[in-house]
Amino acid sequence: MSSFVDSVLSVVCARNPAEPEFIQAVREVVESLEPVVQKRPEIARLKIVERIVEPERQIMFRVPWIDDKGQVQINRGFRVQFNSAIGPYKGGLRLHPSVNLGIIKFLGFEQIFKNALTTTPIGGGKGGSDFDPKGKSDMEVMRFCQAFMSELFRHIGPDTDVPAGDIGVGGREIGYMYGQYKKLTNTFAGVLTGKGLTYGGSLARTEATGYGLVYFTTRMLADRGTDWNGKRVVISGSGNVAIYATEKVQSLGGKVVALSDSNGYIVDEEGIDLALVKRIKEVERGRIKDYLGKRPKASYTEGCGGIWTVPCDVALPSATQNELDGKSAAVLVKNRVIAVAEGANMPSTPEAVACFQSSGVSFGPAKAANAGGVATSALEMSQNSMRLSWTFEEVDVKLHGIMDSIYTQCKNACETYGKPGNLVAGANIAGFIKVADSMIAHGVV
Ligand code: NDP
Ligand code: 2IT
Repeated sequence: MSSFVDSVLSVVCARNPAEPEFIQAVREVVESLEPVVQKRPEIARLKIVERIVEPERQIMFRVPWIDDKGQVQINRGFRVQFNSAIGPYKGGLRLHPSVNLGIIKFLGFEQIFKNALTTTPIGGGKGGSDFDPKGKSDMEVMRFCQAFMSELFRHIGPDTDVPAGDIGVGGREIGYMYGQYKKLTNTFAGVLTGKGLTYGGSLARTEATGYGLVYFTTRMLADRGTDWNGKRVVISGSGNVAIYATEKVQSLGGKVVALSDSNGYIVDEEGIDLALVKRIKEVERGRIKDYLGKRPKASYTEGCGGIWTVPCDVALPSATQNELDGKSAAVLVKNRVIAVAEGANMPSTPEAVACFQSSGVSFGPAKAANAGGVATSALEMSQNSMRLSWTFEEVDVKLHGIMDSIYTQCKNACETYGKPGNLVAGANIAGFIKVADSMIAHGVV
């Protein structure tokens, strides 16, 4: 390890001892930045990297709410406002029992560079709670969302911090949170994205992360002289990102053969019946196992990690962090995968990334490949500011252009800094430079 990487990481490890995911995310970025720091001495002199790894503000709060049995429940809420150098804090809210400060910090840190790559003016932030939406009634989800917003509202605003969805937060939860924000502040403002279409949401935001992931992967495939036609594709998860990635892959001639949830995975050799998955997941809020009820020829295997043993040309991990480890990566490589692009945030462990990169697999890192969601959130903010709405096609064309631009930025940056073809380094460097230049311009603040 170089002395630069070593000195930054030793402080980060000492300061954040119980946050392995945050340290993992920081390590990857800081290692990529070595050639930038060598070329631009002012970055070390002004301690830009040391500043960027420290959140501008971290908010933790109590969220008390009452369940259907009349019992008081207490969860913990988080909002980490990581970096506002290029725009208001922007990033999703995650509701999952695994949420803790370290998880939210890793996500907020990644968001800084992702948001910079989108070409739109948004800073980095993330939030959420350890509330588990599984098995909760609609009224319980509503009471939780209201209680959560009863504290969050004082920290956010359309020009300050604009949250959105992530795991466990979709249109329903955004609606309840928006209602509470409006009641508490008496303002109708674009303070959340992923809103419903009747009250300021953008067309194509629901589809954006999955579609954007596929647009990005299309460029990776094109660089190998190929396209989606006839490709076997495995996608983990069966939530927002996985569903709309599947939709776009299918429309471009690929065949998605497997999807999962946290309990297990399905394989359908005839190609996934997406209308059925949407019904199970979006309408019935059921489990992926329910797919077998209507497609008896498909198979279901308990345990989600085994999905990577299903042979495929393209893998799109789209469930959660560290879901694809070195061993799974080796199996994918043995089964001749040619491209892996991350729909989830940091789904591949460092060992998995190293395995793909050393095996000639095209690898698209999360902060570039899944940036279409937040990019379209920024387009929602633009429409809210103008008090106008664009058509689905207008938003989709802009999203496609943004994903193309992100790919080009990553490819150019890794070439310029002596790591051709390494899109991990390219994404980290290109995202960092935009934020760093803004931080330098703003002085020591
Ligand atoms: P959803 O809540 O809609 O779906 C999440 C999916 O991942 C579900 O199938 C869920 O299964 C599965 N999953 C969640 N946690 C785990 C776990 N610990 N182990 C195994 N499977 C798990 O979330 P999204 O689709 O929105 O998010 C998926 C990923 O994409 C996340 O990493 C998120 O940060 C990232 N992302 C999302 C964006 C967005 O716009 N929504 C934008 C960019 C990235 P189960 O139902 O069993 O929990
Ligand atoms: O990880 C992500 O980029 C998101 N969950 C989307 C954030 C957003 O503000 O749309």
